[in-house]
Amino acid sequence: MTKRKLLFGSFALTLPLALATVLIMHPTRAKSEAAASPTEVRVDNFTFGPATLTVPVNSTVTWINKDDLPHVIASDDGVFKSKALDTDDKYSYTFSKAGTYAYYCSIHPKMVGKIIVQ
Ligand SMILES: [Cu+2]
Repeated sequence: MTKRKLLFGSFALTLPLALATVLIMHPTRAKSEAAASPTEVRVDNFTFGPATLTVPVNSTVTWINKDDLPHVIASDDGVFKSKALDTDDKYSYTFSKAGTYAYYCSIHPKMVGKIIVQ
């Protein structure tokens, strides 16, 4: 009888622990899934974020302007060029060939960034 009670006691302890583990693990997984598509570049405070972005071939990269003045996304080699992007405007380009694509803002040429396609 005593042995049985002991067994039940340890089971009663293990169950809430297992439940807690599941609850803790779940949000962690959801977070890493959301971060799996980092193909957006935020233009904020005269900076491209991230400044260097690595994506697989055929990825579409979207720039979004979070500044309150316009920026233009222009590739160094003239591969792509956006129109002037106002606040919250977006520009997308699909990279179908591997390579390193340096770009800048043609209004503020000191703003530079890079897309690495592999
Ligand atoms: Cu600019």
